[in-house]
Amino acid sequence: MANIEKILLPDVGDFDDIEIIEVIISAGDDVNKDDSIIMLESDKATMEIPSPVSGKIQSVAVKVGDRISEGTLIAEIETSESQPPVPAPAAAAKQVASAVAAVEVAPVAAQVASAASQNLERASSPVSDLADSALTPIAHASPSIRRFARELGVDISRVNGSGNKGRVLKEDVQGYVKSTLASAGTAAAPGRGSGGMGLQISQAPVIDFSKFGETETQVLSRIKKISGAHLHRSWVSVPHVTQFDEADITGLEEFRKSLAKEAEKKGVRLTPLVFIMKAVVCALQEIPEFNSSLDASGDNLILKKYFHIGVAVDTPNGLMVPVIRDVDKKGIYQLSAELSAVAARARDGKLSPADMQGGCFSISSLGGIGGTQFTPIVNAPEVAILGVARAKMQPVYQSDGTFKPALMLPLALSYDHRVIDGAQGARFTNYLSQLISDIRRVLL
Ligand code: CAO
Repeated sequence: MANIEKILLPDVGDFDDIEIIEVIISAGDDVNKDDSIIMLESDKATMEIPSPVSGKIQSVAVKVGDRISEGTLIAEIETSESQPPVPAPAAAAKQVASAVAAVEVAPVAAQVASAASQNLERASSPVSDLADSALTPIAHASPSIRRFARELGVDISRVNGSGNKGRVLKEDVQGYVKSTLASAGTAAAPGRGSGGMGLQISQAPVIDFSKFGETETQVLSRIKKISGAHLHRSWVSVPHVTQFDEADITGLEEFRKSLAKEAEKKGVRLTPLVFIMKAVVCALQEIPEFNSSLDASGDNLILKKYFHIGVAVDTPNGLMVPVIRDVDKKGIYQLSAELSAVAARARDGKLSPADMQGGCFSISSLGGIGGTQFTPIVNAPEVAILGVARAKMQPVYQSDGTFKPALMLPLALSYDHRVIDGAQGARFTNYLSQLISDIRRVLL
């Protein structure tokens, strides 16, 4: 006997009120269990919702553009008695929630296609084995485009989307195939692998290191794998230039130390970084191109009017870049408190997706550790990142022919040369150096 079941949206984790971007089923369609029935899009990734059972769709209760939440009726489906029972809502919810966790943790594939996508690496929970299932967060593309890509043997996560929010269109897949074929024709040797963006990079040879001595294999942490993929993509797709400069922080250090007791009373520990964050925001306000991202087409620059700064944090599991929001509106004590709270959450693996989103510009400070200089990798889609190395007391030549001891802070600004010219890069670090060398200028 036929049985009419309601298909409801299960728990999709922290997401609520999510937009439907595609309704794949229509009344009268026969669907199998796990066939995709609708596609949802959050601000970070696209996800497919599968049918929990096989049967014939009786009616569809939603349309493109509707925003739905857990429990919303999606469709009614006629199942036969021979069907296995509908999975308990909790089980279905768990599956989808896991997939959403994967969205939060590993949006790498989605990010490849989405120049508008956000952050370096996300959150702390492990990605479930669903990573390859129909529930998996995917590149922004409709099922028909993904099918088309599959038919051509194209890994859609490698295709740059030129549609809305980086959505992959049919032309993008065709263009990818053309450019891959073209570059394969010019590849110097067989056995080449794609390095992404149509670039051909020769594959590293497989080496058995144990031939040379004792070895031990350690699996890379989830965060390292995700951040590695992101860093690699930034490295090969963003033309990097690094501009070096230095700032005299003798005065800043005196000021910082004079505030130490006051800071202690407020329960915070002031480090140079919070002052640098304030100075960076002033420099971003002065030269707004640094507070921008290229849009998915690469033809337009999106200038941001907000000032959310990502700060690289060294954690036991790898590098994470939480974002401190509205740095322009906050004082150094508040910034200090937020920085230590967010760094602690990063180290404890407790960052939420929201902690990682919306960054405009990143700072990587290795000053507490050491080193004289380094070249940070731009945290795309941001267009610049500031590296801060360890300050060092140095003799600085004065115009009267004498040398004066000064605490000099090394700065390294890496930027996307498609957006920033060399002159702008030098102007930015020069201005930043002036601000940090006399922090009162931040008030001007
Ligand atoms: N020069 C000299 N001393 C510095 C300094 C600098 N540039 N920056 C910080 N210090 C000092 C601090 O003042 C502090 O000393 P005191 O307690 O005596 O004042 C000490 O070094 C330790 O600072 P910190 O590292 O605890 O604090 P921070 O605010 O400078 O940095 C954070 C916070 C979260 C950014 C840092 O802990 C961290 O994780 N850094 C690593 C970032 C990283 O991995 N970047 C690489 C990314 S690319 O792979």
